[in-house]
Amino acid sequence: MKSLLNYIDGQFVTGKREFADVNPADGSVIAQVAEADQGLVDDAVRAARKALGREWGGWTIPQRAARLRQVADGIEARFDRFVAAEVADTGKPAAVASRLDVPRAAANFRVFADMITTAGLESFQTESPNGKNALNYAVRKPLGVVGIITPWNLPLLLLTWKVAPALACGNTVVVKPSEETPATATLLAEVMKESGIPNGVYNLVHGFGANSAGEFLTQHADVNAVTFTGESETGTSIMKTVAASVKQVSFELGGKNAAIVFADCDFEETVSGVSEAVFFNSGQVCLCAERVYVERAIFDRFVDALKRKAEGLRAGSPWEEATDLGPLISSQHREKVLSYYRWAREEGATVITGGGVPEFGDELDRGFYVQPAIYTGLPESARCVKEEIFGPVCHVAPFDTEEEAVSMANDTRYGLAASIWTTNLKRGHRVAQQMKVGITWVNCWFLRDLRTPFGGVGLSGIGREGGLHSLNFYSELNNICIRL
Ligand code: NAD
Ligand code: 6OD
Repeated sequence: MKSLLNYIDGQFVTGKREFADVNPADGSVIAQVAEADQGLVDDAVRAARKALGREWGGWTIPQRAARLRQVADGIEARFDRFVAAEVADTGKPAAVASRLDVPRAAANFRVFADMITTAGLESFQTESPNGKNALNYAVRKPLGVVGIITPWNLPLLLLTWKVAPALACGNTVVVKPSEETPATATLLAEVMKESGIPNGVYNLVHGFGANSAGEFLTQHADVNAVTFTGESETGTSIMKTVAASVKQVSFELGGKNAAIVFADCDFEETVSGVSEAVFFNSGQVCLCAERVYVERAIFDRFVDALKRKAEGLRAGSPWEEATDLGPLISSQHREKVLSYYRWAREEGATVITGGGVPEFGDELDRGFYVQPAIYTGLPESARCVKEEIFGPVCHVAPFDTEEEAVSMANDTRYGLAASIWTTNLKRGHRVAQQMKVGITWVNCWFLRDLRTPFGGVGLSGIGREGGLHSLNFYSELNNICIRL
C-alpha cells in the first residue's frame, strides 16, 4: 500500500497515526496517509521560521521568481502523475484534471513569478503647508510563516493559488491539504525539492481540522497569517482560533451563486453555459450556480432544454473519455447532497429530472455518485434555495422584471459569484454592477484571469486574492518617509 508522508524541513516524515485516502469513484483505499500530530506541526512551523532567516529570506526577487518558474516546469514534467493523483483522490474526469487543475497549478507559479517581478509600489512626494517636505515610498516585506488550509474540490489548483504568491513574496509556508485529497500536495513536495526550493520553505502536514493538524496550525503562536479556502462554518471556527493571536486572514468560503437568464440571451449558448455552471465537477466548485432565475417568456423552454442537457451528461469512470460526471468526494458528502434532494421533494419541489443514485453494475456502484438534479416550484425561503449544497443540482425560478431578478439573486447571505446571460450589453453591465458578489460573469462562467481580484462578500469570505491583491495580502508594506 502506498504511503503519503508529511514533508518538513526538506524531509518526508511519518506520523504516529495514519488514515486512509479513499478513491471516491469505487471506494477503494489508494494510500495510507501519515497524520501530523501537534509535535510534527510544531516541527513544521519551526522549520518554516528557520528558513525565513536562511537563504530564502535573503534571496532577491529574480532569484525567487526563477525558482517558482522551475516549480511550474517541474509540475509539467510530472503532468501525468499529477493528473493520475488528482483523479484518484477526487474521482473527477481525467479530462478535467488535464484541462484545468494541473495546467492551472503550473500557471499559478508562472503568473505570480511574473507579478512579483513586475509589480511596482506606491511613492508620494509630500509637500506640507509648514514647508516640511518628504518623499514617501513603500517597500514589501514577507509576512513570515503562512499557514495554508485548503479543500478537496480543486485540491492542487487551490493549494498552488495560495502557495505561489506566498512564496513569491518571500514567505515560508506550512500547508494542510484536505484529508480527502492529500496526494497532489505530497507530489508537489517532490517538485519543490527537485526545483531547489530550500528546506523549510514549503512544509506539508497531513490531517483533519478540529483537534488535528488544521487546528494545530491555525492556533500556532508562531504562524503569522492564515489563508483558508473551505466552508463558511469552518471559516468561523478558524476566525475564532486566530483571534487569540490576531493573525491576518484571507478567507475564500462557500457560495450560493445565482445565474440570471434573460429572454434576449443566445439561447443555445446559454443553456450550455448554465449547464456547465451547475454541473461542472459534479457541482463541487464554490462558483457553481445552484439558483437559476429565468425570464418568464422563455422559462418553460429553458427548463426543458436544461433538463435535456442534464440527462445527456454521462456519469462514469473518470478515466473514460465520454464521462462528464464523476462521483461526489465521499459517502458523507453524498449523504448531505441526497438529504437536500429529499428536502426539495418534502418542501414541494417539482422534480424536473434526477435526484437519485445511478447504477452501473460494476465497481462504480461502490463509488459516491448521484444523479444530477433540477427542481422548480420551491419558495425562495426553501433550504435548497438558501443553503449551499455543493452537488450537481439547481433550482430554477421564473422572474418578470430585471429588478425582481436582481433582488432575488442578491437575497442570500453568501456573495461569491453570479452569471448574467443576455445579448443586451447595456443590461449586462447594469445588472452585473448590481450583484453583491466578488465576481460576476456575463455570458460565461469560470473564465479566469489570475491577475483579477477574487473573493467573496458576506458568508463567502474576507479579502481578495489574485494579482496584486495576493501580493498585498502575502506582504507587509513598510512605508518609508524621508525628510527632503
Ligand atoms: P472544509 O471547510 O470542510 O475543509 C477545508 C479544509 O479545512 C480542510 O483541509 C479541513 O481539514 C480544514 N479544516 C476543517 N475544520 C478545521 C478547523 N476547525 N481548523 C482548521 N482547519 C480545519 O471544506 P471542504 O468540505 O473541504 O470544501 C468545500 C467547501 O469549500 C465548500 O463550502 C465550498 O464552497 C468551499 N470552497 C470555497 C472556495 C472559494 O474560493 N470561495 C473554493 C473552493 C471551495
Ligand atoms: O480560479 C481560482 O483561482 C479559484 N480560486 C477558484 C475557486 C474555485 C472554487 O471552488
